[in-house]
Amino acid sequence: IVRPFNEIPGLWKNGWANLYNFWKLDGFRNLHRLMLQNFNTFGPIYREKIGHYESVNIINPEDAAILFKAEGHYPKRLKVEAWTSYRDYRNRKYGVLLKNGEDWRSNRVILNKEVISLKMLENFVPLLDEVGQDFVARVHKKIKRTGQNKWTTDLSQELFKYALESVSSVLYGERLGLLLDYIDPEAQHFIDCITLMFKTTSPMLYIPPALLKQTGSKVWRDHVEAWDGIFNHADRCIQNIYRKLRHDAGTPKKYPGVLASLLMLDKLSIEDIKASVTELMAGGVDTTSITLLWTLYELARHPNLQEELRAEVAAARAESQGDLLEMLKRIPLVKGALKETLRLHPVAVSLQRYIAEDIIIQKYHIPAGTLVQLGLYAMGRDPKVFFRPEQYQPSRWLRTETHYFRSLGFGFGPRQCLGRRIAEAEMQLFLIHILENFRVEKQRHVEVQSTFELILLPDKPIILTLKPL
Ligand code: HEM
Ligand code: 2DC
Repeated sequence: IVRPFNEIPGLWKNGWANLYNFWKLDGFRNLHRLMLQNFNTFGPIYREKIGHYESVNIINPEDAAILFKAEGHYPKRLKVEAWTSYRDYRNRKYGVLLKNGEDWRSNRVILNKEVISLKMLENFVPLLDEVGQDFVARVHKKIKRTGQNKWTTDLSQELFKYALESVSSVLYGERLGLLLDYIDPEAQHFIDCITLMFKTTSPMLYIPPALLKQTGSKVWRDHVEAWDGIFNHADRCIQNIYRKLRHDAGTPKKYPGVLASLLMLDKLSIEDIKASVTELMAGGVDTTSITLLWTLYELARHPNLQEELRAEVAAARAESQGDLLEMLKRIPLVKGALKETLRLHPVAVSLQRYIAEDIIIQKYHIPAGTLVQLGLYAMGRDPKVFFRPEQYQPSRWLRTETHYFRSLGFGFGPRQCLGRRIAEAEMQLFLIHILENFRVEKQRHVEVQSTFELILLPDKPIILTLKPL
């Protein structure tokens, strides 16, 4: 028998009372832990309303499979109103991140070929490898300067620069030079704006931005300022390439980058290209850098594992004889480590879809149009889903046990992360270079947890020591 929608357990009757409690529990920064708690209280499905944000939440991989089978031809995520409101306010086009329906699909199909197809990896990898090498050179220089044959620091700012340099080199086919001694204040401002943009988004998930805008609240003003900074800098980068392209017409000898390829392809309007390239540039900084920071943290906590990974990389290097694409096929444990990082420290606390058809989950009927969320953070830590979930064990991803709807850090299906291939290659190459050059160590015993600022971030600085091998 199927139970009706209204019988799903949870707190969904008084959204504003729930918002008040959520706020009292510091829910804006604890969303991931509160979701975990709710699954403990209500079981594998619960319904919730906080402010005007209403959803049904699930945790099991088998239920995730049902959800994604019902996502329809035009999969739609939670509408992040703060982001659409900004674009409406400034009269800017939505890119692929925010588009929906046929407009999304037609743009995404074209972007897929240039951004996420496996074929593009051969273009991306040499560019990303060069950035990785520069990062290593920069660390060696820093180590020399300390005079202690090691460098102890909070790497997050360095990783932001690495990530921005990486994604820019792929998008624009040229280097920004962010890993040189000189700090480009514009790039630094861009990085700071992305952090501020994410941070100011989370309260607006629950309180409509229109309301905050009317009352002239500080979150809305900060949010606008952050996006203004992001768009201004991206516009300058895009203009720069556009001008060069008109100047030296003709077919280039080497790969010119995603932006130039899209412009030459001439299948999307310039405004559409600008909107999506801006999103790619902004989406490519905090995501990969924080995932790498968490990975280094885990490697520092597990020195034996670190040596195992180093051995795998050394063997892959020897066997592939300078062919990087080959090398990337021979590092399953490194890839397992990245999956393991995203299991315990996902960038996205949940995946969501407005379902296109009625479904039945845990014997409850859920009508079409409902926002259904898979609690990705909660699933990654559920002992019913992962054996000894608290343990960081990259090798679990090598074993033949079922991985069915368990590796979802980049989302799923046609609406999954567009930057996935770039992110994966960028992170794999980074780890290769670090493992080949440095030992990563941790100071004292400090437990670092996650805090929610739209994406999940470490709640305190992660201090690591890099020593040359
Ligand atoms: C969407 C995760 C890096 C650009 C997403 C989604 C997730 C995600 C979970 C939603 C997918 C879904 O709803 O099924 C990650 C993680 C990253 C990462 C874990 C790195 C560790 C990047 C990078 C870029 C990027 C480097 C840009 C180069 C995007 C874009 C979308 C997206 C544009 C929206 C796609 C669409 O709506 O069609 N990402 N991301 N991401 N990501 Fe990423
Ligand atoms: C945040 O409850 C928690 O990849 C909300 O590169 C539900 C939600 C909706 C959309 C998710 C967001 C969460 C986390 C950050 C994501 C975003 C979709 C894309 C974005 C997952 C889970 C991200 C980081 C993009 C950002 C692109 C950039 C231009 C803003």
